[in-house]
Amino acid sequence: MQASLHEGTAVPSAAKVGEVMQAIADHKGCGTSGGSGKASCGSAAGQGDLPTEIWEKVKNHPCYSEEAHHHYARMHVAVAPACNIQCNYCNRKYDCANESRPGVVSEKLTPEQAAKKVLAVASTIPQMTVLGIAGPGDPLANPEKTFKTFELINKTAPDIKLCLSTNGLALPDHVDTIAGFNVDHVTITINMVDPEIGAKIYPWVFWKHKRYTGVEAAKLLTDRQLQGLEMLTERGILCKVNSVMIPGVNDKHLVEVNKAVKSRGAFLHNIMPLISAPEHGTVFGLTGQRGPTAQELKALQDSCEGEMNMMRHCRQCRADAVGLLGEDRSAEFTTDKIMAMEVNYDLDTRKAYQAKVEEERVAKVAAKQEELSTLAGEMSDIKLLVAVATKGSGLINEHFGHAKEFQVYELSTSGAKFVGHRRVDLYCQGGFGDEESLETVIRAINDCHAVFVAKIGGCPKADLLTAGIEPVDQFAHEFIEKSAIAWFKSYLDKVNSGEIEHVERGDAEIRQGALISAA
Ligand code: CLF
Ligand code: SF4
Repeated sequence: MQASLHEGTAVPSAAKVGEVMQAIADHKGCGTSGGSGKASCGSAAGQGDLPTEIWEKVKNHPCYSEEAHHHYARMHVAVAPACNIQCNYCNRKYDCANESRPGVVSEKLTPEQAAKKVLAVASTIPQMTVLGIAGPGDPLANPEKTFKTFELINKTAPDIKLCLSTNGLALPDHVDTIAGFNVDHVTITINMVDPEIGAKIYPWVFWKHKRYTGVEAAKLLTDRQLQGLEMLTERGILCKVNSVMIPGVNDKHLVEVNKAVKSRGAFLHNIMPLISAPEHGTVFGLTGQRGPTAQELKALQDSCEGEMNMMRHCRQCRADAVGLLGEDRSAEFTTDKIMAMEVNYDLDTRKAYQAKVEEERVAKVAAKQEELSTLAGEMSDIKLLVAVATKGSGLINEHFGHAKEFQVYELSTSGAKFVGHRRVDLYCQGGFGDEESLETVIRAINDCHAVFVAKIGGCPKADLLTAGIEPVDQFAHEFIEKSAIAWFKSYLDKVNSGEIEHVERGDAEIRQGALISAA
């Protein structure tokens, strides 16, 4: 197994590694020319200022490229049930909260079942480009199952990128194996670099047959996480750091974490809101520890943005998620269904589909650039948020009542920048509007000036207007960024002419666990 493991190894030469690391260090903004901002990595469809080697790694990865997440899907296989640490935001009865939303139990798979599932999904969803192992425990606390799965997939579906998410405790022991399997993307969840703070997040860690607690446990964890991060980046593997924002515990400290991981070569930082509710049975849920509000989260992400690329499109997916980020098709691929499926994995069909997607991406960016030119010379400090109902492909193509989440863009004279998403309850239940759901939708997008939809009924329209949110349906089925810029231009014209007065909006609620799977 070791021989085959290192065949075609991804470990580049030391000189090449140095080159790539320098390029990452120099790189700011992932090619986000044209005013789209540098907050969301790879938000332009083109390569921009990214070195080709890195661009090839991120361009089709829905988590490492904000722009790609509108077009490409990922899947997780839940082959790793055990964990070697305890986080106060996790209850082992549920999925790993590092990379999944607690509250839905995954179907655990053997590596062989997982490999079959990957082929089944790849032949059904040609835009699925990435296979991640993210739990439900820690993949590196289950190294045999994790690496066996990678080995099988490398053999049967070599065009699929492999991805891994870990708490980092066991990482230094496995870096060479990870590199040997051509894994280009590793996520480490790092919530602190100060063990005193760590002791408030982790009651224990289990390492080398011994249980550690308190500050000692947190010190061990942070040392191993940072060591693992350095080892990966030295080998040219792209690393994303996930951090859970826990107000009053590590929220201010995450700025330090951001600096520490950037200096060790992390490519992307993903600060996620704590998911915490008493019914999850977690320590934080039971002690009433709250998560951040939308504005608190955005302010922290904004303050770290000057330091490095920030991910803002994370959906805190479950450990068996399938589909575009924000949608969940895992119910179509349960073990009994995939075992009965006839799998037809056709590389040419997948390539042809992906070529079509690339054409769409290029057209979308060209449309945005053209619209952006209309803002040239505009002098205004106004920055505002708008919400968008979309099913994907970067289009305004979802009915208001059918939206399970809204994507949020920040508009300014620099253009339209993706800054997050908000989960909501479905407003339209079998043709009837649900007033209670409408209230939760309004609370979730209360910081937005407008909501862009493909279609909307009269009642919700009136209620949104009363709440001060303009429903916009004149750009149905058009590109999001181009439309948002056009709307913003007309908004500025109205403000400049005195027709309307610009007012700041209030805060919004981050809804937790609202995207309940049908599974
Ligand atoms: Fe999965 Fe994670 Fe790989 Fe993506 S998810 S292992 S990097 S393929 Fe993505 Fe999901 Fe957020 Fe994770 S949206 S929870 S960041
Ligand atoms: Fe839970 Fe993941 Fe933390 Fe382990 S690392 S305790 S599975 S959240």
